[in-house]
Amino acid sequence: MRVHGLHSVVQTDDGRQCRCAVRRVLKSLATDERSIVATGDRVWILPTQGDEGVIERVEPRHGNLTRASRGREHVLVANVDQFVIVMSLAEPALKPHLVDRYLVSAAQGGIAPILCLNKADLVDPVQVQPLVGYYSQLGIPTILTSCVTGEGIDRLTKYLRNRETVFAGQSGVGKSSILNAIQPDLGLLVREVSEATEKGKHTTTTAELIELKIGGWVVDTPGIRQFELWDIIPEEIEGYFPEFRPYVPQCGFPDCTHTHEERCAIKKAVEQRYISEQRYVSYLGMFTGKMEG
Ligand SMILES: Nc1nc2c(ncn2[C@@H]2O[C@H](COP(=O)(O)OP(=O)(O)O)[C@@H](O)[C@H]2O)c(=O)[nH]1
Ligand SMILES: [Mg+2]
Ligand SMILES: [Zn+2]
Repeated sequence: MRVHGLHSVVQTDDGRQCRCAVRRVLKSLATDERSIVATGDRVWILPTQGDEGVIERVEPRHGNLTRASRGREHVLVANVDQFVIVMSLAEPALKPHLVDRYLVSAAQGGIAPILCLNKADLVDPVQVQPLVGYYSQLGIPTILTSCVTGEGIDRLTKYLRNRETVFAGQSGVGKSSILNAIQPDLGLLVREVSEATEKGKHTTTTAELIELKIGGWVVDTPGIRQFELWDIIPEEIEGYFPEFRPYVPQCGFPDCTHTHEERCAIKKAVEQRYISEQRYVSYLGMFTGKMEG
């Protein structure tokens, strides 16, 4: 059976709902054990009374989206195939370093990334072409969308059919609007950008599974304000930057970290514009652990 969210909780494979004591169990657990049950988990239920039950066992997970939360791992969603990274091209402005951080998370969790650049109606397409080209060359499907003109929605929809997809991105980028455009009867709440990004506003932190009529499931994660990588060793980060690979063996030192070293082939490739400077800055931010959202 599948955990659908942390309130409605578990739905059996024949579509019945079982209200389990997950919420209560979670609350009574120490915060470092909060990821014991996450949205998307497959669990074994021991029925108790009526439509109530107790979770007996959680199956091993694959395809997880996790983040660090107060120094601990927080599984946002488990058992998904792909990750739609939603960014807006304007209002709020695109944050390329956040894209790169999400890409590393996707790779870490074993989820295929798709980059969705929304609010295409607000920018000049010529200006975003280099960015689209760069990510496409890295093998990441990159789709320009607009909920105003409908551009890109069909293309994105094709990627979702019969797959399990998590949507993530900052508040206000248009995640709920895109899902509503894909399936209008979802009626997800859409908020003004100013309202969505208002600091200190209470936002729910649980993700929920939504079944699509075309087949497949999506998870609309709530806005994640801080997105810190979980459990990543600085020396492993270069492995998540595929375009670095051909240059690494040419660095002067075999253990070059591509930060301060002399004769660094990565830095040279950045100077010669074979590697994007923006991506290199993302790498440095992740390597040193100092990355602005
Ligand atoms: N111009 C424009 N505005 C959009 C687009 N998509 C969403 N919005 C607006 O952006 C705001 C936030 O949208 P919402 O779907 O709530 O974002 P979420 O927080 O990521 O779920 C709303 O005012 C939407 O009307 C788009 O493609 N173009
Ligand atoms: Mg939303
Ligand atoms: Zn180097």
